[in-house]
Amino acid sequence: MVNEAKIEIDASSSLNELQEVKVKYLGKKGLLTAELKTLGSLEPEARKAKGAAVNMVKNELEMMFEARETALKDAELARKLSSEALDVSLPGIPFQAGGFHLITRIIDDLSDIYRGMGYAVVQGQEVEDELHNFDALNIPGYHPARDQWDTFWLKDNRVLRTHTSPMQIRFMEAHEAPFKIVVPGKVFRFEQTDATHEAMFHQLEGLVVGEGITLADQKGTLAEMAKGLFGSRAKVRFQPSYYPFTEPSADFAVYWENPRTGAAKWLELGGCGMVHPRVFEAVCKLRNDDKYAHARGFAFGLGIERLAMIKYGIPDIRYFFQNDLRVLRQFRGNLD
Ligand code: YSA
Repeated sequence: MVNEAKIEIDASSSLNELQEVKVKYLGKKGLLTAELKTLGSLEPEARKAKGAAVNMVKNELEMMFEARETALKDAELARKLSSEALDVSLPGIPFQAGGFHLITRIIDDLSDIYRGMGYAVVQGQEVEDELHNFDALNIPGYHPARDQWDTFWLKDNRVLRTHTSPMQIRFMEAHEAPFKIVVPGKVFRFEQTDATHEAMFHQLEGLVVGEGITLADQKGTLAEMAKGLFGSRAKVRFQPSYYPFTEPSADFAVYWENPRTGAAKWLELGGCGMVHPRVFEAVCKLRNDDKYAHARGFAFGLGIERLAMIKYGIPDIRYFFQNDLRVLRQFRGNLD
């Protein structure tokens, strides 16, 4: 019986098959159990001898079952491990990394430059009232400058802000001088779009109010910004201009050498000037106090898309907003 059982045990190729063989020999109705049952009918001497022999067979069979069970389990484990093995030398699946939009990156760069000069970076609201977008900035209803900044009016007479300058008023309404802020954000104009004009674009506004602030501080600040953006050889130039909310007013340009082409030229970036006393007057009215009655400060505003176009050689402002990945992907890595 031992030999037969051994052949069957060795031939079992799974734990289930092995279990069937075990039941066949050692189960309640198994062959060996049947042998044990016959012991009762034997004479004491013969029972003792056969009992010992059957028990030996039983022990032997149990050991063989146990050994085969261990072998089958090991084989099963080995199969599982090899099928689930992780080949760490295989190349990974490339991760589709995105990147910041060029405009976001320029805003971040500008914000970093200004933070480095001690400015706070604040956000304004995109839907404004007429008072903050125009009147308090010394642009009353009859003023021709309104035509320059005509925009999208909402039904309740609010307006999509035409520039970031309304934040000058809002910030002074809620904060005390001295302070230095820049305000990046979206602005909207009723424009015919072309290669250099969009109906939605971004500006960065700056406002510094404090004792003894002069136009020289403004020029130094803008020169620092130009160096941060275009390198240490960049220079700034002021040209007299007109803005209702500054007096005197200027447009400023940056002299920049393009590292790719070697060409150098003056590039108009935005407007600036000393804050007009009427702006401070309007703030006093809104605050209902005279804390800004004798204030002094400078302000500036620049167009971010135009700056990005110049710096990165992008010929058409509309490329920024068409979501054409062929354009955007070029600027995914390091910009400089
Ligand atoms: C001036 C003096 C200050 O003390 C403070 C701010 C300013 C700027 C003023 N608020 C303003 O909006 N001036 S601006 O109409 O000449 O626009 C500023 C810049 O925005 C422009 O120099 C240009 O770079 C950009 N810009 C204007 N219209 C645009 C545009 N960019 C894209 N599309 C348009 N449609």
